[in-house]
Amino acid sequence: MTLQSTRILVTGIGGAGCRILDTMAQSGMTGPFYAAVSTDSKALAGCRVGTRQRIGTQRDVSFGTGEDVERGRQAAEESQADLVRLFSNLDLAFMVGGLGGGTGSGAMPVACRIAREQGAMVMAVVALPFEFEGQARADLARSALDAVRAESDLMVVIPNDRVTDGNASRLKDAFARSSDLMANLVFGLWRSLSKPGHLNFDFDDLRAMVRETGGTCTAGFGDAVGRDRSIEALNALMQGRLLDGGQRLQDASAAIISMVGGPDLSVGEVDGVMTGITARLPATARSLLGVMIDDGWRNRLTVTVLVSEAWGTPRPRQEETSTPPVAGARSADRGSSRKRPPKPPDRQQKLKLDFVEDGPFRNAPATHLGGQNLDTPTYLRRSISIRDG
Ligand SMILES: Nc1nc2c(ncn2[C@@H]2O[C@H](COP(=O)(O)OP(=O)(O)OP(=O)(O)O)[C@@H](O)[C@H]2O)c(=O)[nH]1
Ligand SMILES: [Mg+2]
Repeated sequence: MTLQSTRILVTGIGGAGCRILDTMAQSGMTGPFYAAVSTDSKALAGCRVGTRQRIGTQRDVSFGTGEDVERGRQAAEESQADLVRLFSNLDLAFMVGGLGGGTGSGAMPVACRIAREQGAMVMAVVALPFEFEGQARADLARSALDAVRAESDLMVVIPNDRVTDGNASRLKDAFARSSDLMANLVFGLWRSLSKPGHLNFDFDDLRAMVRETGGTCTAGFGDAVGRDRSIEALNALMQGRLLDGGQRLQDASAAIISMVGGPDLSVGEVDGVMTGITARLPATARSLLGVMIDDGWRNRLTVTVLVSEAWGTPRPRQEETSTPPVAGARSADRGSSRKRPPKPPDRQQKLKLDFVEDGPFRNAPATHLGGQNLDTPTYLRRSISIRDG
């Protein structure tokens, strides 16, 4: 099922959430519906998106909560009616923000709960504070993480520390890098789920994945331009601290791999990247692949990977949880999509791919690993189901 973009909302909560949304809206990531939510009217004013929702009734929180999680939570509860309106008629709600302050940490779990009560699947994408922000913020973020996890279907955790190259990064650049990563991640997922592409996973695949995994993920990111873009993007992804130099892949139970390339992207490049990633996953791990072709990405390749955390435990499906929906909130349309019969086992379809022999792997000798010929397309070797959109 490809989602209508009108039924997906990207919500930024708190100061970091508003800044990340502003980054997205101002850097050409047009298409998603954006809503900024904060206690802080200044942060809202600086976020140039279509919908801005101030939460809380107290006048003295117009500059944020000052790291008061309880006030953040209360503000969201006080504005419950506004949030119900905001999150009604959605299939999927992305919640983006930083944990460690009062608004994001306090309001995000409430917003997630309300969105789920309205029938939406909730994907939370959260940043954790830098170590230099201190132990108090780290502790606060940890408890908020548990609260968000309890109220969301899938949570992607980006520890800010892991996005930087260590002490060399300037503070401003460090936040910007983390925000960019989160923006690209959310936009990549939005595109895969709302726009039919050449190779796509859809909402049903994502929901199956969420059910099978613990619902908590970390992410990796690689981006490169030029002739060797696929090799360099893969290297950047593997060497990045977010995936612990690829270590996180070895412990994963599932991975969602999104690539964005230009019309010049070749099958060899897609396969080279897929092979590089899936060769490091355990044999039992499930993978979803989405490839988007964008005219603006000529000569460029962006790879984003969501990797499930091995320590997560499968959570009950949303239909099985005890939280009742808000009366009258669930549309007939949405209700019927929730009651779909279980999907039959995935079977690989015939893909309409043109094989173009112009990639960087053209003259490369066959690569063997663990008795397998890695030049055989990964989706065939590992029986991964990918759809021709
Ligand atoms: N990635 C990223 N993280 C940020 C950014 N700004 C802040 N953070 C992180 O998010 C955490 C929460 O900060 P804010 O979002 O400003 O706090 P808030 O939710 O508005 O909370 P209060 O201002 O206390 O009400 C911080 O501890 C930072 O680690 C940003 O621009 N990008
Ligand atoms: Mg703030």
